[in-house]
Amino acid sequence: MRIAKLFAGFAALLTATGAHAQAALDNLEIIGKPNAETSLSFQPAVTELARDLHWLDQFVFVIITVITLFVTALLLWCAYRFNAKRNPNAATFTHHSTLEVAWTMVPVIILVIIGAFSVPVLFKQQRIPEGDIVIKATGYQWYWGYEYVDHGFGFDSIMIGAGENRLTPDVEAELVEAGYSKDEFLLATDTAVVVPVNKTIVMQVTGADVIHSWTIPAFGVKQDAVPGRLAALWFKAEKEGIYFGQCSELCGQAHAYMPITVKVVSQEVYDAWLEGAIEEYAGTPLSVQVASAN
Ligand SMILES: [Cu+2]
Repeated sequence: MRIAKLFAGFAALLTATGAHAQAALDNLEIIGKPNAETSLSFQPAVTELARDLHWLDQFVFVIITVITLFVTALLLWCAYRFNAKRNPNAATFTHHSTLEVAWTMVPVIILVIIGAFSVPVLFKQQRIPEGDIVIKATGYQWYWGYEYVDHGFGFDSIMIGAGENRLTPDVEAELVEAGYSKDEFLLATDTAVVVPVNKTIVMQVTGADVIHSWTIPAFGVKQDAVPGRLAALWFKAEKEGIYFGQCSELCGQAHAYMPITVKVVSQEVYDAWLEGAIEEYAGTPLSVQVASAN
């Protein structure tokens, strides 16, 4: 009797933990999504990579603004100063060495400066660190499949409303049931990639049929998924929340209907989710991994 009670209590505790984790997953703030009000700017940056990209964008924007203003002013001044009325006798010289060296060297210097700042950003993206968690994303026509390779399980992630491909009342109800609203149509998927906050995630990316591309704008990552090749990207998300992306390589008829959903959660919620996912998708039980690691 006592043992039965103990078991019941233990089971209740497990369910409560699971329910708590599920509630935490459902109540995440939606951060990484296109926003009509701020559509001129980027989605908020939640990784160092994304912050670097935003900074680089601002930096290049300043340079191109200065160049555009300079060229426009030069054009206006030439039109004013050298028109036929003000300048009836046009000059006849054909070369000006100093000027030619200047208009070659100045752009070279500008490009070298841009390169000096952009190449390190590119290298930071492309040097894949040791991941705390390794996930493999496979692009299919037209959905994404994910494998948590360390734990031997995987699942497919399909757009909510994929059968309809338009926002019907049924699709809206499905979205609401999954914790989204109609605004997340074309972005929300039935299952999501779940990762812990502040951990290095290595995402291996490949395609099963044609080329797709995996991206989360708020993370500053994008990688083509090429059949027969295993590419990789990495990110370390610093804020809990929901982040959306969309397949970014034209891959056929339903290319617009294979979005990406990533949920960034606390380590505790991730652990609880992982335990549930291992059970649900028949992954390698955690205790077996501990035993085989020894
Ligand atoms: Cu696609």
